Amino acid sequence: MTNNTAVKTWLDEMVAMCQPDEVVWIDGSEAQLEALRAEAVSTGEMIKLNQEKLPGCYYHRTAENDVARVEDRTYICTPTEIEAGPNNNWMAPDEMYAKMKALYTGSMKGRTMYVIPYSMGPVGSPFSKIGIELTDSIYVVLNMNIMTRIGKAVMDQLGDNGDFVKCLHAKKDVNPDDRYIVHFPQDSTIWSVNSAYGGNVLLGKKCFALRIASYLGRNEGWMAEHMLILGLENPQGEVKYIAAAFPSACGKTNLAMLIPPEYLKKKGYKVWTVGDDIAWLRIGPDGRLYAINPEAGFFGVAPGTSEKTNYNALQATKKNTIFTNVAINNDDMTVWWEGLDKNPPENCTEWKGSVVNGKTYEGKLAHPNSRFTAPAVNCPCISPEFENPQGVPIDAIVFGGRRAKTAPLVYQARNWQHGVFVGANMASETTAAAAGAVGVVRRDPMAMKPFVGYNMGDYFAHWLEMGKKMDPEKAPKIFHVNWFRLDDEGNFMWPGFGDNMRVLLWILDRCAGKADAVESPIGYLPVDIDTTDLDIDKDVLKELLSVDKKVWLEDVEDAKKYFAQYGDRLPKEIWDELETLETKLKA
Ligand code: OXD
Ligand code: MN
Repeated sequence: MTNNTAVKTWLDEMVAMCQPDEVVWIDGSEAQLEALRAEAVSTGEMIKLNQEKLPGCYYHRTAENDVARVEDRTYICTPTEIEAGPNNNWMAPDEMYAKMKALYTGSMKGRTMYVIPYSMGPVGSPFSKIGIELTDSIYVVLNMNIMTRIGKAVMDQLGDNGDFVKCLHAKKDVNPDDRYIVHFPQDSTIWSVNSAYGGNVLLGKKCFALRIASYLGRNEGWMAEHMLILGLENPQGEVKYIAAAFPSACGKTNLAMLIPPEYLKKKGYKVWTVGDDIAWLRIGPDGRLYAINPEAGFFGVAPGTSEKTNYNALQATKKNTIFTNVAINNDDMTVWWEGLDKNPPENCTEWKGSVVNGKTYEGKLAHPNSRFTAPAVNCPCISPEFENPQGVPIDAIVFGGRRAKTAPLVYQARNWQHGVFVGANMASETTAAAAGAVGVVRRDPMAMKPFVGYNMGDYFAHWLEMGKKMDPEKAPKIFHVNWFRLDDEGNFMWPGFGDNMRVLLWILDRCAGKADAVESPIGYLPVDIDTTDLDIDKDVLKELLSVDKKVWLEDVEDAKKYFAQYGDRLPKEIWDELETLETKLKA
């Protein structure tokens, strides 16, 4: 499919090492994809679901030990350790290449190697970047087809250019002791072995679109961020765009596809989804910040997704979707997960593969990190700008976390530098998206802790630099939100979901200079949030918008320890902002 010498040389080398029986180029044609689906069904790699109720939908189950991203086995192999920084596992490139080569050698004997050319971003957009993933998994091919733009059009776009990200994935025997997800930023290379779970093997996603792209972005003057992008349309038909960063499994997909509360819907407000997980941001010739979603699908967490919590995401999964590690209703070959409805199937195959009575089963029928891979075009509220090669202009950047006590519902940073500090100072209680304990507070700057492909201190400096390059009048305003505040009985104080729109409206009103705010030690707090039709006590709202200085001062102590690990790589501006925060809290 190509005469590109850089591609051919690299491919020859990888084939010689992995020794597949066959090499198959993925051209992106429906005929080829359909043949692969049939093959995956015949070998049991995938299960065909009810084609009347769920046309084009398939099911896949991963090994029990292979259900989430493995951050402790994810490496950034820069020439020196300091370039990777304290957030990343590091090994010298030579040593890691040698270790990985030993694992890859002969790993595809008896198997087929698929060559997937893919574009992150619309093919040919000035924001877009090309990758080629080699994999021995049909599941990966079919997921990449949903999550990215693949096939011949991408190779045509690449032409004889050597500028592509070289990705290699071998499933091997999914042995967790030899599982590695490795990035060589200087070589634009990603190597993954011994996993078949999405985040570890769909190499266009976290590995390329965040880790490698963040590195490229710093060198080339743009940003790759763990952010959703949504457009909010007002009754006059004007659409403003917001980019928002939350740690994994904190409701990014829900926020990106939000349905406004009834009274706002009646007035004519609408939300348009541009992206639910990743944003690539560039400064336009007019000095504004523009964003694209480099992905073409949603790799969403299934549990908790319902008609009520995320109607649009659920609709997106009704056709051409791959479900991973959810439960199967054996009576009609449809899928089920906790939180879908209150009606688990009686005749059920749970995610590990046992047939159980779902009504009486005590464990989880779907894995807490089970997923759907759904084409973005299925989403009823997909933005008309989704394919716009120039991206959409961003008015507000929103950071958020899952904090039971500390953070108020919303506040605004005083300026870009303060906003960068607010992002850098983010913390959240952990979820099931990554392996490890759930519910522990971890500091997660810009929701990028596991995704920055270089030293986090340098990453903060890059954020500060980007602010200086923008027209200060036109730069996005920066905010922080927390939908997860708990009362003393452990109940959520804010209804969340569609009602988060009320907070987004305050944010956009602030950007337009239309809403009042009061100064507080942490930034600007709303005077009021519109609670029309909402059954919420004024006292509760007051509490939601309050700042407990004692709790915040404790958090400052934790932040000091956290930031100290970056040593002299931490920009002075971040220390200054932390000091200012402390001073204001003590005043
Ligand atoms: C994801 C994650 O899958 O952040 O999006 O883990
Ligand atoms: Mn994510």
